[in-house]
Amino acid sequence: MVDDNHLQKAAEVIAGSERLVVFTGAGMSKESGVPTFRDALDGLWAQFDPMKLATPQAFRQNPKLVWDWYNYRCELLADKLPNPGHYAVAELEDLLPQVVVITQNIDGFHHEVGSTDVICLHGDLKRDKCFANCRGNPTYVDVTQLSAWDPESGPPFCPYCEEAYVRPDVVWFNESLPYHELTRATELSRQADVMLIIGTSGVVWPAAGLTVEAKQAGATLVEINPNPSEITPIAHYFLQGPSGEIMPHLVKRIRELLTR
Ligand code: BV8
Repeated sequence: MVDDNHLQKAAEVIAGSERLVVFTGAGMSKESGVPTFRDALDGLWAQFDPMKLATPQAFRQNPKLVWDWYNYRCELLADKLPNPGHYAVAELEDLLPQVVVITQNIDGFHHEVGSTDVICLHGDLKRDKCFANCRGNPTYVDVTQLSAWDPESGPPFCPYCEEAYVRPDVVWFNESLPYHELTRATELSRQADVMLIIGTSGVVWPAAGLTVEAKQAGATLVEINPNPSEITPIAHYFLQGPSGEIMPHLVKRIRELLTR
């Protein structure tokens, strides 16, 4: 368990925050049984490098392979549930004046547990769209409504333009992040007085850059991760351990401080 003194100091800092940003990565969902982006996926997919599959080039080259990979990840997610760490993040909203969650995750768990202000920087695994965004960005497509489409055949064609494939509504490598989400996330990171950073290696940009924005704007950075990350060197507090364990203890301390 993390050093008690560290936990208490971090709780005091967060309890005093007026504008808290919670920045999360795949480690947030690890205790839900969702493999992190760098975990080697098992079975059929172990032979593939996510960095090479999560790109528009890979999809253009082999639409069925990439489409099936995302289907596989959707199936993996189907019986997974948010963990105590997600619920603890949502509970912060009852205790603090302003809490915004900025996530790199595409599993939808923060919404599922009731967090009311969540910015999804990298999209949503359960949503699909037209590759060409033929009716504006984004042009969502509900593939469950495509009666003539055989799911075994790979991605369907967009029902609107009938030219481009339907693709997962996630941000691939070498693709820009959604403009409004990234703009708001950057503004909030610059205005934050505290940033709570949970379960991210800090390797993927420009998302990881939000921690630098917050630090440069004077925010106190509190990091939760079982391992040191690219962000640890700039964090003021590093609570080393799994977020599903640490977050409930941290929020209990914060609640005690605020309801004395
Ligand atoms: C772009 C959706 C511009 C898809 C994802 C600057 C510097 C270097 C490189 C770049 C740069 N700017 C851009 C780049 C290139 C690239 C990039 O960052 N490359 C890196 C890898 C070197 N970035 C991009 O391409 C971005 N786009 O810049 O566009 C542009 C525009 C037009 C033309 C050209 C360029 C787009 C990046 C978005 C990619 N999409 N996801 C999908 O999921 O399939 S990123 C993917 O990685 C996931 O979203 C994941 O969340 C994310 C980051 O990883 P983490 O969340 O941190 O997960 P990770 O596995 O790395 O780490 C898990 C952590 O959890 C670990 O620290 C571990 O210790 C911890 N942990 C484990 N257990 C627990 C735990 N923590 C807590 N509790 C536990 N129990």
